[in-house]
Amino acid sequence: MAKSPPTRPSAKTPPGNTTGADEILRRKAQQTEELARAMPSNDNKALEHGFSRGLAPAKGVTAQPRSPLPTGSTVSEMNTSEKTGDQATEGVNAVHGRLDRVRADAAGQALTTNLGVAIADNQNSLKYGLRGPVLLEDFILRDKLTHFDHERIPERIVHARGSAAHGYFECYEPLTELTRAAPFQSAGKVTPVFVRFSTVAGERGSKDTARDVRGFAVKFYTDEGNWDLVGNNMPVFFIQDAMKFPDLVHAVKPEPHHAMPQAASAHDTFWDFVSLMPESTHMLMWLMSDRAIPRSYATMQGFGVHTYRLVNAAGESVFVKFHWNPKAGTHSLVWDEAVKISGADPDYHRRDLWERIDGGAYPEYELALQVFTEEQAQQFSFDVLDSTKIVPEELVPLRPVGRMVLNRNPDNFFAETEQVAFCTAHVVPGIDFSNDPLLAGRIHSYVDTQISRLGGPNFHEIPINAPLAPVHNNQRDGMHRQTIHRGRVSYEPNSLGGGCPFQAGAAQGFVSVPARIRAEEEQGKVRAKPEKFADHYTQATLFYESQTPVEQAHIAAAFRFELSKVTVPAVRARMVASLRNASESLAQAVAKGLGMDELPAPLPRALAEPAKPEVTQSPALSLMARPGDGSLAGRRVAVLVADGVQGGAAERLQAVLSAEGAVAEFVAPHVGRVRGADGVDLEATASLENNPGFLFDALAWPDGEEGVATLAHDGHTMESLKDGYRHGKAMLLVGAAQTLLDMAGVPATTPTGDPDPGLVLADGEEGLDDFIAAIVRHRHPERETDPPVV
Ligand code: HDE
Repeated sequence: MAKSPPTRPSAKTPPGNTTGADEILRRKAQQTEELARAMPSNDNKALEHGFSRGLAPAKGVTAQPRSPLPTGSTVSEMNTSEKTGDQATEGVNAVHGRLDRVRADAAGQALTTNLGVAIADNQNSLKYGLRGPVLLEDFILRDKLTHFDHERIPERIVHARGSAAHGYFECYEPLTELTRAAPFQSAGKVTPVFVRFSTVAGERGSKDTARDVRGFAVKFYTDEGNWDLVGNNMPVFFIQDAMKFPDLVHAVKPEPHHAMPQAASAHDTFWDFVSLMPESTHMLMWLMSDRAIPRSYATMQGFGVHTYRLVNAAGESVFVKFHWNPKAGTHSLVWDEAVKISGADPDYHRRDLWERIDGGAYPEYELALQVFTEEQAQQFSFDVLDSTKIVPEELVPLRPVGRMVLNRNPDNFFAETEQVAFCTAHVVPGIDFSNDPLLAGRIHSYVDTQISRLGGPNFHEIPINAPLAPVHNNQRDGMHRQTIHRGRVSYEPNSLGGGCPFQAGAAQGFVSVPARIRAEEEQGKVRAKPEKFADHYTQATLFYESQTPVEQAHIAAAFRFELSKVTVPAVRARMVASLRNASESLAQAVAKGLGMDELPAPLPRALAEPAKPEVTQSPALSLMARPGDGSLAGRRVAVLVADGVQGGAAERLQAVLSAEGAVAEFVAPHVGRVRGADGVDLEATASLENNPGFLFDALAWPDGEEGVATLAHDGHTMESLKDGYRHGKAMLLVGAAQTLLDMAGVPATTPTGDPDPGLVLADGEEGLDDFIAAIVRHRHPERETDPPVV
């Protein structure tokens, strides 16, 4: 039907002028009748039947109304006001879209109540006389207190502690042969993202540096709706079926009788559970490795974990695994350092993310895909539907497809980071699921969890969750509904709304991959696992065997520490028995560390003879495989000074490190002015007390006898030297500062007597290049002994 210009009554028609109103109502009825007649039947009905039609649903039938009159809710909609604004813009849902429509700034504005009433006095409640009682009438006090009383929402049951940032994803080249997903359609295509990193076990206020898995959740605001890739910094998971998730989480969370320990897996119930669940062994290797104590969110990998599908415009699909690789390389803390940091700065990762972004050292990650076909997957020695298994890079190489840059901090933690709702169910055309039974549970769980966490089914309207793509459907009402839907049609099919919003059809809409399953005799409803899921140890062995000796030593030490906190000897023994199936040498090291005289018999295996693995070594699994781009961006260096330091040299040191991208801070016995022996004064932004040395990536002590003498009398200096040495950090000691080494009992060589490349002893300004090279290396583990000598 041809569209004619909207027929509107004059807004000037005086209220009560029934002649004008009658005419409009007559026109509305007439055009409604025309619209209904334009659809004498539901012509798509016959197309709803049959398998092949199901694969390519038809586009819905629509009719164009002659004017906005028949589809409106009321003919009075043209009576506009300051509040109602204008009539709806055709085809637009104004609730969804850019965030600037809801950002608030109070510059130059007076304080008001939530209803916009200016508040004359924000200091006193309303009292009957100066010393009299406060009056119930004080609606301003009550407005303020009532809102305050309800400021908290339930925290996430897992991943409660997190930090987030905005950024963008940029595609390198079109991937149209693989997928029709909007972010991958052309080279240089930019898609906005919001990314939240998190720990799993701790509560919202818990420390950042707990030994734990890190969440790595990315929300892509694509042209065709939101896609959430809700991953972790480890590519496998503890369990294989969603049925076990509540058990896992109950086991790792603080024990229910006394609510301890916070943000820690080192306790009885966790190890009781995992030692009875041998499929968790591979994940335990990752969790006991330094991956579980990252240096920064910018220096850890991310993984989609499950096998997903990519689907192209022709409906052809391949399997895919998603990997995020940090440009800054993979760097971690060491355990002793993580423990100390959690006391001095529980916000360590949150602060690091914020400061990197505000300082322009934007965290960057490359997205790489492992793409393989269903036929290839069938040949693998493991099952790609099993989330406790990786696809080794040596078997299916990584294909880099784009980069993600995080370049904007949120304006408001609650509105954005806390209220963001990631859901694995949020996929877009071009991305689809595999039959991974863990993923299936997640597709349900995330939407469900938001309903109680964010107070109802309209959480998608909260600005941070609202897509940039238009939203139109017939869902209505519910708690906190924002959208004001125009018209009376909220069902489909309809003729009274011209058939809108209409079914998109296969060309535009999301169509599930049919993923036909071969009819096999035994197939029917069943609660059981595929046979290959029973191989619980092959890839745990692969991971352990692929680590460098230092990493292996850290894994053994982590098992020792965690199990030493277990109070039930039988649980410890069971875990060691399980480890014997993954690595005899690891089991022995752990048993020794736990004072076990004899190794327990290996745990019975669920699968006596697992398939021969394709690879037995995967160097890519070592943290050392990704040293980074060699820049100092994001590294924090402490330049330790006191009155009497060589101020000029200290300033030049700071300037050189800053030019390399590091954040170099003067740290002194107190903050504020430090007097240089050469007349060059410095401004200390941190004190030895408020920023202990272990919070920095590297430490430098400039020359200056008097300054060094002052530092030598401060116990913090000795601790910084010892910690710096024990944690394998780069340290520079210039001139007189070298005397501090002996005082702290820190050796100038490695325990084997070799020169220590991380310890730079210099005169004047000569050692700078070596110091920078030592910082780039991040750690100098050749100093390590177990137990530590320093
Ligand atoms: Fe989650 N997970 N999960 N998870 N998960 C949640 O959703 C769940 C799993 C992950 O920054 C919850 O909004 C089930 C694997 C991240 O907001 C909840 C199962 C992976 C985040 C939930 C899993 C993850 C969550 C809690 C097993 C890595 C934080 C609050 C079937 C691939 C997202 C929420 C953010 C959060 C359920 C297992 C990653 C309860 C049922 C595997 C990064 O819905």
